[in-house]
Parts: sequence; C-alpha cells; structure tokens
Amino acid sequence: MHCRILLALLLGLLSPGLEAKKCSVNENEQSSVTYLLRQMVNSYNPNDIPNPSILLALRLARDHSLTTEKEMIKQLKEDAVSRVQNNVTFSSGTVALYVLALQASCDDPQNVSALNSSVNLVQLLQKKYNDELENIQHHSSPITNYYQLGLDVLALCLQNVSVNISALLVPTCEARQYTYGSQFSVDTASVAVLGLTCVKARKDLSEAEKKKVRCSVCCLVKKILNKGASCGVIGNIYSTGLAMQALSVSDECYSRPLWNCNKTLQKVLREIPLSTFDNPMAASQITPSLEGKTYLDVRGKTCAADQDNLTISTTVPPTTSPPANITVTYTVVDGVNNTFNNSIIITVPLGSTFLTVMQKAQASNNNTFSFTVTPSSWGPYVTSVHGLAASDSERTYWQLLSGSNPLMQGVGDYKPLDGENLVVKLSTY
Ligand code: B12
Repeated sequence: MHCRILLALLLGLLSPGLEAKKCSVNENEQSSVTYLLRQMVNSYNPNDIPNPSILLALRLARDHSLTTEKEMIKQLKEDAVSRVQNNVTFSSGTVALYVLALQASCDDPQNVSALNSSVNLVQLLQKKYNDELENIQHHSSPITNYYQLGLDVLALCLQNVSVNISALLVPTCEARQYTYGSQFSVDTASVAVLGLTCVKARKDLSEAEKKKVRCSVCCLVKKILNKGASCGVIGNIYSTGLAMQALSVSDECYSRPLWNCNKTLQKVLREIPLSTFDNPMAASQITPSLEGKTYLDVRGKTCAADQDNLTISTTVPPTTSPPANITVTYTVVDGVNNTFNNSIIITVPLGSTFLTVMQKAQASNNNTFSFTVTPSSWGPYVTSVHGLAASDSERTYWQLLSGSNPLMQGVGDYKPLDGENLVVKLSTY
C-alpha cells in the first residue's frame, strides 16, 4: 500500500479522547523492575568487556546503584580509549551504544578521557556510519546489520549531528532491509523507528523531508503492529521491549485499539518471575519500557538528582536435591552445502543448558561434534561446528532449533526438556 494512503488511513482511525494513558508499572509492580535492575547490577564484572546496553538501561531507570554505575562508566571510558588506541574491533552499533550510555550518564561522548588520553566517540561514530553506507553502496549490505544502523542514527541524532538516513527509509513500505532470512525483524524496525523519530524532530529538516520520514516511520510501525500477538507479545518476547519503545513514540501512526500497551506490559510482568529476562542483556532491553522510558529520553537526562536507592541483595540459591536426568537428541547439520548431518543421544541433568549438551557431545566424539563459540553481549554465540565456520560475507549462521522451530535464546541460556530434538544447523539469513 502506498505510504501516504496508509498514513491517512491510520490517522483517520484516531479519535480524540482515545489517547493511551501513560503505560508503566505502578508502585506494586515496581519490585519486578527492581529484580531486573539487580540482575544487571550483579552482572557487572570489572574484568569483562563493558556492556553499554546495561549501563544505558540502569541510567534510564528510576532507582540507582550509583557506585556500580560510576564503575561501569569508568570501565566504558577506559575500554573506548583503549580500543581506539589499539585499533581493536569496535562495530558502529557498539560505538553508538557507548555514545548513548555516556550521554545517559551526563558524560560527554565527544570528549572521553581515560588512561591519560581522550577520544571523540561521536566523530568516530560518524566515520563508522559513513563506512556502513559506503559498504551498502558497493556490496548492497552494511558492514554489520541494519539494527546497528538504526542505533547509529539514533545516537548521532541525539548528539545533534545531522545524518543521512536514506538507508533506513522505506518509501514503498517494503522494508526489505528489516528482514533476516524471510523474517521481519521487530527489533531492527523498532530501533529504526526510534532513530527516525529523533531525526523527524530536527529543526533543519524541510517539510518534504519530514513527510518522507513520517511516512517511513508509520510503515514500520504498521509492520511492527502486524507482529503483535493476542497475548501482548510483539514479535517475540525479546523484541517486545524495543517494540514498546517504538510504539510509545509513534502514536500518531495508529489508533488505540491497534495496540493495548497495558496488555503488553502485563504479559511482560508475568514473564519476569519465569526467569525469561534473567540474561542481563534481555533485562537491559526490557526495563526502560517498564518505566515508560525510551532511548530518546537520554536527551535531556539530568543526573544530579539521581538517588542511590537501589539496595543490592545477593540471593542465596536454595539447596536442592540432585536433579533428575533428561535425554535429548542432538543433531549438527550443514543446511547450506549439505555436507554432513549427524545425530547423537545425550543425557544431562535437568536444568542443563544447550551448551552443556554440545560440550557432552563434543567430549564423546570430538571430530563430529566439535564446535566453537565467541563471547557476546548475549552470551556465547556459536561460530563453527565440525570445523565449518559461519560467514557474515556469505550471510550464513549457525541456527539453533528445537525440531524445526528456531529457538528464541542462545546456547548459554536455553534449557532443553526431556526428549527434545536439539539442532544446530548452518543456515542463511
Ligand atoms: C542481527 C542479529 C542476528 C544476526 C547476527 C549476525 C549479523 N550479521 O549481524 C543473525 C541473524 C545471524 C542472528 C542469529 C541469532 N540470533 Co540474533 N539478533 C540480531 C539482532 C537483530 C541485532 C544484534 C546486534 O547487532 N546488536 C547490536 C550490537 C552492537 O551488539 P553486539 O552484542 O555486538 O551484537 C552481536 C551479538 O548480539 C551477536 N548475536 C546476534 N544474535 C545473537 C543471539 C545470541 C543468543 C547470541 C549469544 C549472540 C547474538 O551478533 C551481533 C552482531 O555481531 C538482535 C536484536 C536485539 N534485540 O538485540 C537479535 C537477537 C540478539 N538474536 C536472537 C537470537 C535468538 C538469535 C539466534 C539464537 C536465533 C536462532 N534460533 O538460531 C541466532 C544465534 C545462534 C548462534 N549462532 O549462537 C535474540 C536473542 C534473545 C535471547 N534471549 O537470547 C535477539 C534479541 C532477537 C529476538 N528478539 O529474538 N542474530
């Protein structure tokens, strides 16, 4: 459907008085947010690579653990300076997250001082973003991915840098750049909506440009809403937090009945005690929207009044009797060139992770079931199996499945059930 007609149609549905009330946790529900904030604070390790997404979420929260946040800021700055000094990999999206986290900490990302040196992360981000755009011109895809391009635009815009957004626009509402494989990525579109929403408010934009941006935002919002399920989840549970942020800044694109924010909020709250967001990265992407915040709120963030009121208790896990065992089938398959397809039956204690199954298979047959992982913000990321490495340039990755269903979690988090068919399959995206 043509973008302008869509906008008119969606606006036509809007009627006064139906505006959504602020959708965020109430005082009774605040303990769920506290639980997630603690998960993030407790995950801080001075010897790890810093996680800017976690610092950003902690900074946007109502309650704070200021000592830990200060240490995180220091670690982030030292890491940024040392990466630049030593020419260590620093993807555009990572730089963007560093910029957002520092801005949310009332620190200047244009002048990051640490280790007796200083760097301008905004300038670096501009260069990295231009490299991404050049790569699109020459190779039809960015160096990283469109999720990171969305983060780049968002961070640059919030730093008042005027930025070329043509790569994120969807003039015909097709949104091909927002799909991985054949799947529309709610996460990627949501971050783009946030970035484009910031750009739309810029004073130096002409009316015609504004219209183009508004149109693309509403196309993406329509596609995000299409991924809404009746239970309140948008995309999957892990894209829901970013989708909530995107939808809350774009209500000019839809009418109230198309999205019930409180229903989504209640669904997320029910998932928290089920450990769904225990991965600190998952916690970081859901907490802002629980308190009605978005990444756009880093602009205008003040820090002086922050209260050091988040008490950190380390909960002692209850002692349990030895767990029962489960038996699963584990298959490794080259789904691209069809060079191998091998299975093994593995027994592990109930509550073990997918990674434990892989390690046990590798221990029993090191040739067939060998694998490598690389650490990432979400935990271990599978990079090769049976000596075969996935390749970004060929757009292949090691996909995780249960039977034929792709998993929503990585090998470090997913806990299989008895009798499950776990599959690691080389696939294209
Ligand atoms: C792009 C992307 C991918 C790309 C990554 C490669 C590429 N060329 O960029 C592809 C399509 C290959 C991919 C694969 C997977 N992904 Co993915 N991915 C994303 C996305 C949209 C953006 C990541 C990003 O660039 N972040 C910004 C940069 C700056 O941060 P980063 O930490 O450096 O990013 C790297 C890691 O995040 C890593 N990565 C990407 N996905 C995953 C998933 C897991 C579990 C791990 C450990 C690492 C990882 O690749 C990124 C680029 O190098 C996120 C969305 C989100 N909300 O975060 C989902 C997301 C992180 N992915 C997810 C999942 C589930 C997967 C898969 C497990 C799916 C599957 N069933 O196989 C696999 C990973 C399997 C493996 N080999 O271990 C979930 C994770 C949820 C969770 N609780 O763990 C997310 C949140 C999407 C969602 N809403 O479900 N992914």
